[in-house]
Amino acid sequence: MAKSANQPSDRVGRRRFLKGAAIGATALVARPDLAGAEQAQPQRGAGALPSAQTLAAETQPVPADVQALIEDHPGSDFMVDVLKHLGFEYVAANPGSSFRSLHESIVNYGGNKAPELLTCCHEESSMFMACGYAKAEGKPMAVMAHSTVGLQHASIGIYEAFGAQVPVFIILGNTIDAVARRPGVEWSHSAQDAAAMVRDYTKWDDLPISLPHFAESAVRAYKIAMTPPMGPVVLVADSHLQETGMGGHGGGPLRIPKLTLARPPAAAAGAVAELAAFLVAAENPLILGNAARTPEGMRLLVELAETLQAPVSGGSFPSRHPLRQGGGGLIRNADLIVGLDVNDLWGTVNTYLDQQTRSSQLLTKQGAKLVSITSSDLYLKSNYQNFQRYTEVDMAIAADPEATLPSLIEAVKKLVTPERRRIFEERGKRLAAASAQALEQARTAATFGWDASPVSIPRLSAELWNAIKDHDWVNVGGVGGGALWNVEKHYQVIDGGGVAAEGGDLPTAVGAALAHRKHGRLAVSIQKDGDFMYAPGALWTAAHHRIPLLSVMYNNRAYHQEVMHIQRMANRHQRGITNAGIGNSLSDPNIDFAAMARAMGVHGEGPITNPNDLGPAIKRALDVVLRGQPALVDVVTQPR
Ligand SMILES: Cc1ncc(C[n+]2csc(CCOP(=O)(O)OP(=O)(O)O)c2C)c(N)n1
Repeated sequence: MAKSANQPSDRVGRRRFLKGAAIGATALVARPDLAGAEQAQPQRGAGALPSAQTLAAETQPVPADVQALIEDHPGSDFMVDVLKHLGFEYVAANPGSSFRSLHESIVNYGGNKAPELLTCCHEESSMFMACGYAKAEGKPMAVMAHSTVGLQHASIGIYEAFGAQVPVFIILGNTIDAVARRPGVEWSHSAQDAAAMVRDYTKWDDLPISLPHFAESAVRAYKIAMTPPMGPVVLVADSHLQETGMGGHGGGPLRIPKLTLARPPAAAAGAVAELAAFLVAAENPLILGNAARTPEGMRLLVELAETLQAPVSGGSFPSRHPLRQGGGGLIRNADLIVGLDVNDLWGTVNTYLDQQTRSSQLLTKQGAKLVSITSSDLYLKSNYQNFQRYTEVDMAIAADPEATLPSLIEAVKKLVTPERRRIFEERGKRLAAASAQALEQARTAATFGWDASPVSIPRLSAELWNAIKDHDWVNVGGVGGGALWNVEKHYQVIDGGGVAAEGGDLPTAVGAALAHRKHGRLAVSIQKDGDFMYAPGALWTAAHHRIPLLSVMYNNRAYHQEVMHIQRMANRHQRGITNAGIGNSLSDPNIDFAAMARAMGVHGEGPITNPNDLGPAIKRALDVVLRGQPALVDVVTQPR
C-alpha cells in the first residue's frame, strides 16, 4: 500500500541514512573482482553480455561492508512508494537498463502490484496503451521509456496524448553523470537534457536530482497532467538517483507531498448568464462537441439539451436520443452555435474550397452567433499546429465545459418562460421526427451491398453489433460502429480527438480494454489493416496480460485513404488513376491477420471473404473473449 504523505514507508523510515556515493565507492573498492570484470567487457554494442567472471562475481555471497547497500533501500524503492502514493494501477514498458533499478524495485519491493508492470513490445505501444487507458479511466497510466532510444519510439504516442489532451505520466530513464556511464551504449543512450526532444508536446517535465525533489516533482507532474486541458508529463528518473541508497539524498526523513488535484475551471457567473440568455432566445441553437469528461458530464449535457430542446451534434451524447442530430444542414440553419471543447471549430463552421487559392466559405447564416467553451484557451504551445485555425467567435469562454454545465443549466432554467417552453417543445418534436427518419435511412443504407464480397462495412458493423448488443459493451477505438450502434453510456465510446497518427488504434484498444476489464465490460474494436501493421505486438501484450478484447479487422488490403489522395492528385495532373495503388496496396502477399494473432497466443478467425461466414466467426471469437482472452476476426472488406 502507498503510504500517506505524513507517513513515509516504515521500511524507508528504518533504513540507515548512509551516503549513497560513499557506499558506491566502498562497494567497488570491496569488490576489485567486479570492477575488473566490468572493464573486461566489450566496450561497444548493444550485444555486450556480462562475462562469466562478472556473473560469478555478482552471484557470490556479498561481503559484509557491501551489505549496507542491500540493507539501505535504493532510491528506486522510494520511487515505487511515490508511484503507489499517486495511485498508479499500471506502468507500461519495454525494459531498459536506464531504469533497471526502478524495474527491479517495482517487481520486488512493490511486489508488482499497483503499479503492475505491463510488458510491451514497442514504446509507441506503451504510450498508446496509456492513452487508451486514460480515455477509459480518466486518469494516467505510467509509462517507463528507456532513455534516448525509448523516448524516440514513444514520441508519437506522447504527441497523441498531447493532441487528445489525455493525462499520461512518462518516467524516462537517463544517466546524467558522465562518469557514471559505462563505456559504449550508455553514452548513446544518455542525453544532457533528455526530455528536450518531446518538450514541445508535453505539458511539463522535470529532472529531479534528489529523492525529495523526485517526490515533489512527481506529485506536481500528476497534478499538471490531470488539470484540464490534460496532457502528458515527463519525469526523468536519473539512473544514479534510482540506484543510490536512500542515504544519498542528503536531507531529513523522506516524505511524499499530498496530492490535491486542481478543480477544473468553470466559467464566471457573468459569462454564464450571458450565454444562458443567448440560448433561451435562440430560435435554432446547436450544441457541438464534447462536454463529458465523466458520466456526469454526459448526464448534464442531456439535461441542458432537454431543457432547451436543442440539437446536439458530435461528442458523447446518447446516439439514439431524439435530440442527437447530424448533417451539414444543422450548421447552416443555426442562429446560435455553442462549441464545447471542439478542437477544430473553424473547420466545423467553414468549408475549405481550394488549397491552391486558399479559399474557404463560412457555412453559418448571416448574423448567427458563435460561442466556444474550452479549456484549450487557457493553454497553448506554439510549435506544433494541432490548435487549428483561429476561429472568430462572438464569445470565448475559457473554461472546462463539464465544470460549467451545472451553473449554465441553472441559469437557463431561470430564464425559460412558459411561452419559450412551448416553442422549445415544438422544436423538440421536429427534431425527434428528423432523428427517427435519419435512423431509418441508416438502416436502409446498411442493406446496400449486404451480400457483397469483399464484405461491406455496414455488414461488418451490423454483424458485430448483433453479437455484442446484449452485453455491457464498449467500443475501445479504431473505427466507429456507425449509426446503428446504440450508444447509451458515457464509457461506451472512446473520444477520438488526437493527432490521427497511424499505428495507435490497436494499442489504444488494448489499454482501454485493460481499464474496462475490472468492470467486466466487453471491449470491442474495429481495426484497420494499415494501422494495425505499425505495431502489432500490442496483441501479444493483450494475450500475455489476459486482456479480453475482440478485434475485428476492417481489412481492405490497402492504405486506402492514401489511395484516394493519389487518385485526387492524378486527376489534378490528368494522368489517370491506374497507378494509385503503388506504394499504397497491402496485398501480394496478403497479410494473414488470423495467423498473426495465433502466433501471439490470440484466438484468430479468418480471413473472411464470404459475408455469411462472418456472424458465426464473430460468435466463436466472442466466446473466447467472454472467457477473458483476446480474439481477432480478420474480415476482408470493401475499401470504404
Ligand atoms: C504515422 C502516420 N504516418 C502516415 C500517416 C498518413 N496516413 C493517413 S491515413 C493512412 C492510411 C490508412 O490506412 P489504413 O489504416 O489501412 O486505413 P484505410 O485508409 O485503408 O481505411 C496513412 C498512411 C498518418 N496518419 N500517420
